[in-house]
Amino acid sequence: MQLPDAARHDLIALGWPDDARARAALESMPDGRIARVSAQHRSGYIVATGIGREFSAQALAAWTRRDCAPEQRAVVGDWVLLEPARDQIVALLPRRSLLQRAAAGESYRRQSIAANVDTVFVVSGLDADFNPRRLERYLLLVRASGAEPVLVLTKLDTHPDLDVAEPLAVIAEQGVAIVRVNAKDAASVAALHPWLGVGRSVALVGSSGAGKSTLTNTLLGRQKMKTAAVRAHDARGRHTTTHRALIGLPQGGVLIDSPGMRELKPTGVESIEEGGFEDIETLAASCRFRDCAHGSEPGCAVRAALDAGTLDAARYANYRKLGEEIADAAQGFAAQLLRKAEGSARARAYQQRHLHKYGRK
Ligand SMILES: Nc1nc2c(ncn2[C@@H]2O[C@H](COP(=O)(O)OP(=O)(O)OP(=O)(O)O)[C@@H](O)[C@H]2O)c(=O)[nH]1
Ligand SMILES: [Mg+2]
Ligand SMILES: [Zn+2]
Repeated sequence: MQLPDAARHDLIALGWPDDARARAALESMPDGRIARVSAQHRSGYIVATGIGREFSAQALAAWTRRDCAPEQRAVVGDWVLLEPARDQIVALLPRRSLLQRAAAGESYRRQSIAANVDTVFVVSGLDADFNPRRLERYLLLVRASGAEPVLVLTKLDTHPDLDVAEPLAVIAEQGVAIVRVNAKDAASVAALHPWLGVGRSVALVGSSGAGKSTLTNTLLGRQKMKTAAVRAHDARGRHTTTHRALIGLPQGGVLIDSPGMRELKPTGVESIEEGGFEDIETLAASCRFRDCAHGSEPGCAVRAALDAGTLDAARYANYRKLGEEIADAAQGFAAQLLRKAEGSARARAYQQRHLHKYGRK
């Protein structure tokens, strides 16, 4: 399919990349309309074909089946193909990135957060919200998504003196850009414009009360998203944003605001080796034994760094913990797939026996 010029311009305002890859994806599609998922509701999707042109669309029938894997369903940020004359989704365009986490509980289900974002702003207040261990978790999940993480630290105006130099130096060393802002001030958040140009999509993640919606409103230039003050004693938010929303910005790009996240568990697709702990990986590579477990082996560079205080013990413990969580999630997920496959094999065998015994009715 070819896009008419007008439709192309409308899609570009929604973050359509319009490069060779995007055009190749289009060419493989039958005729229809391209839209971007801007919100998801229990009963279906809200999609947009241009800024301000949003409407409900029916989900693909396969997505409503219980055994449909969550990552196969559309999520906010996805590009979808609609029937030419009906608001019915018929296909999902190939994704460039998918940010996901494990759903709460022990089910090993994956939950999609946003698709096709170039950058994820990991938003944290410079108040009691600031937590290096939680940031490591976020950075791990974002790196696995295929998007670039940027750390955005808010509340610079009210908390200019929080001592975060050391954890930030470690994060900066991993190649992550760090921007400190007063999220209420347009001049201050202009430091984020380089990631928000035409054709770029950015998702906001962070705990409730971090300032995601405040940032959104300031970048947008109007109070579109509701915001609410955090609790005074522990700086926690009140889960003010309850649905994901895709918002076109005057800077040309689009922003996806999200509800604050309490829990952030790996899904098993992450890789601890590429998870933002290159400092530890580099140390481990210079241990005397290749399979060093960094226990009491002689010539252990990790131990030596811990003893010398050049590697933060809490960071190292988190690295180990996240590595275990990834392995555990991957294993749990694989076991679940196997159970499902066995379940359907049993069902088929039963059907066969039934057919054999009673014949086809
Ligand atoms: N002074 C100041 N206040 C801020 C800043 N960023 C956020 N706030 C305030 O922090 C509170 C929470 O901000 P929100 O934007 O609602 O936080 P959120 O991340 O969207 O929270 P949820 O929607 O609950 O996930 C509001 O009272 C904001 O005004 C900042 O940089 N400076
Ligand atoms: Mg919010
Ligand atoms: Zn070692």
